[in-house]
Amino acid sequence: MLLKNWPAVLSLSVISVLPAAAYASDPADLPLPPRGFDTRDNSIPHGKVDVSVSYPTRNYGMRKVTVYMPPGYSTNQKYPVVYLHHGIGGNEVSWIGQGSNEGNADNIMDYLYSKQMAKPMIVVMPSGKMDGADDFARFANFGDVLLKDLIPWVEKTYSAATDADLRAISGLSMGGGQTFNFGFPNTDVFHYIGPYSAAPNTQQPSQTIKDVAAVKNNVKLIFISCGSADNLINNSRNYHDFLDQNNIEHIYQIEANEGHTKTVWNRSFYNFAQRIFLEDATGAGGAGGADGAGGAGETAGNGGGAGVGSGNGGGAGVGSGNGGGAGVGSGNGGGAGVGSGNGGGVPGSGAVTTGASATTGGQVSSSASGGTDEDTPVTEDSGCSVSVPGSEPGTPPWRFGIHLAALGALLFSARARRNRG
Ligand code: FER
Repeated sequence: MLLKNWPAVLSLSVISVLPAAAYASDPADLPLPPRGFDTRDNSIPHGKVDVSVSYPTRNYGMRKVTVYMPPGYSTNQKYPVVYLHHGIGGNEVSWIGQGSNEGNADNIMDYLYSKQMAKPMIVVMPSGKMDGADDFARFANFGDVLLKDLIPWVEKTYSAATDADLRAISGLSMGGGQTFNFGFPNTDVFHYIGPYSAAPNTQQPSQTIKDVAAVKNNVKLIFISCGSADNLINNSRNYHDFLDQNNIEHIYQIEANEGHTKTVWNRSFYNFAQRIFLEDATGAGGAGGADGAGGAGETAGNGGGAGVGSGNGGGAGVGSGNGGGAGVGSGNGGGAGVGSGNGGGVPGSGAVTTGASATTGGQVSSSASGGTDEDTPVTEDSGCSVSVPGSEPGTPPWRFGIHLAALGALLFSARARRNRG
């Protein structure tokens, strides 16, 4: 019996929404975004944008930043934050506005929310060029400002989360170089790293990745993109190769026949934004066990997570998190579901007849200190229990997002296992 209450139609929609999460050696080949994804649509809600506001720096006086808040932004909740960087001729408005020559992050976020395809997040678009002898120095000098001035200011000024699981760094060209250069040495600060069309300011991977294990352990998503016809592509390919050589999972998205263009940057932000922050409170599913093999899905997050496993030979799902977790397992040969969390964990059920094996390197948290009824499981008659911790009553769309993420992860895991085998 295969999770019979999870309609097959849902998994089909997953394939179309979150395909080909990415592996070593293969460009991800994500499909083109739908028409209109980056243009202003007056029929959908728009986020609020604070355009070119000033914040203080220790060494460069007041500097400018643009901040996009999602529709429905409320100080009653803390939002994850993506720091999004511009290119060589850009500034804090290069990623917004219909006339922008670099990207349309505001329109793209509006679009994603209208389709319930992204987690509510704040998008911070700083002017990322400080003072310095040349452009390399000016862009490099922003690193210290980002870490010591801008992030603290954002977290004080906006309703922003302060956990690295809820911080992403991204950017195009010189900003793509900044993303590599500031992201990889600071995996305790940024858990999602998305450089697009990275420029020659990109440092060598051997310089930025001194600790491969830290990258593997900390970073939840690395998304590298570039146009196939961009003559700067070596900066991206170089990292792709290094990550492959070190078995660090990542998405390597090549936009066919595209050069160093806004088309690439908009598509890239669209692809990146819908894949970040899926592993926290209201996000992410674990991966499932494969037919016959048994397997484990795991996820962890501050708000909890959901794990789904199924397989004829047995499967395991594991979810854990501070807010609670849920696990679902089912399989003809036996399945196991495990949930744990500080705020309440929900064990999945299902007899384990073949044993559950954790093959993905995830760990099962056993620190269920609350463990009671913060999360009410929806009991299915198959004996599986499912709950979605962290979902507030007012945010039902996230249930869908979780299912998408969980099932996406299932595909991801199955494919990874196949590739490794
Ligand atoms: C270069 C090619 C491209 C370079 C910078 C860029 C400083 C950056 C392009 C961009 O940010 O769009 O040789 O050297």
